[in-house]
Amino acid sequence: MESTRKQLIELLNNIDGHISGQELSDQLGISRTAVWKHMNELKKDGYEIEAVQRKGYKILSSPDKISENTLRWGLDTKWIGHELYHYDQVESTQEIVHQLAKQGKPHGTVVIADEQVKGKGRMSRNWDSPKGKGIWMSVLLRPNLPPVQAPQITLLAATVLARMVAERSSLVPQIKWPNDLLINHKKVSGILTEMQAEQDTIQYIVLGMGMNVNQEDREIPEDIKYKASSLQVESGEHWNIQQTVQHILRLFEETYERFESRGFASVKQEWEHFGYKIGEEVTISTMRKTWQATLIGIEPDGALRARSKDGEEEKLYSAEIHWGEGGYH
Ligand code: BTX
Repeated sequence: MESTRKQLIELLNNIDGHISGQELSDQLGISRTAVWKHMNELKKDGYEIEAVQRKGYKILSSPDKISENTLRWGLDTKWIGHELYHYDQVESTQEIVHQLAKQGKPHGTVVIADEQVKGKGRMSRNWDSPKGKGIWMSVLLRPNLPPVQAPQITLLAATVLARMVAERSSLVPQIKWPNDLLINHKKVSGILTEMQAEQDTIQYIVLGMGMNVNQEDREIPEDIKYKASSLQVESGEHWNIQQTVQHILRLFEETYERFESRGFASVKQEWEHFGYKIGEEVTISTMRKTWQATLIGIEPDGALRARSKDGEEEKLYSAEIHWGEGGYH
């Protein structure tokens, strides 16, 4: 049943014009009545379908409201999202994935919610996650890596989000070290990586990705407006959340597999391609000093490499960077 529906959606999506009931019935090996029933089910799930006499059916728009079913349909991944849980409202998708990890759920399990009432940022900060406006999603990963390499997964995730935005729009995404996604200097996405590790092995990672998608300007909280934005505000267009999530999952799987087979170099290169102010001069402060430096790139351990005016290079792990024009910290 579910696979027929999946094939039906694929057929409808792959055709430019209309496709007749007869053709659908032939291709799917089901009766025309069954095709008609499936169409009604799709409409109930929020698909807008046009039926024209003698021409057939055409999908006008896919549902905006995501569900486990709509997210699974057409998701042609090998392992990510095969276990997928969608909730209308949660405190935080991170906590749910931690529980699922302890129950032994597999690598690639995804939890996504329409709304988070206690969305978490890094260092116990809050992450605003309004209903139906963004992607609030956590992925369970069981990488075969030593804990010191965990930051590479965060950097990888940032490149995936940046590439998704670049592939779906003409926006220019940039990654601000370590893992904020900026568009026009404003944060549209944040990543929170939590790790459960034992001595020298990672037990699991909960990778949380938050992305502001369809908030309108007035829906961005006043106190963060100067530094936060959404894909809709920046592009002037409404984004289909279901397709955007699927795009992220596909790219994530592909990038992760490349990372597994070829190592960190390809992630590093892509990160630096999107890197915010890489090659530019910024002011850096640590406990000891404040100095001007040019940002060069990232290191395999997640550090940021900077070169001071006298040519000395330094690896930064937790420095305060004054990003200058348009930036914030
Ligand atoms: P962060 O600590 O870098 O960012 C949090 C800071 O960003 C806040 O202190 C606030 O100033 C600002 N902020 C809060 N909400 C937003 C927002 N929606 N857009 C832009 N700026 C904001 C980044 O932490 C990591 C965020 C991860 C969120 C995901 S969502 C799925 C998963 N579940 C969960 O609870 N967290 C992760």
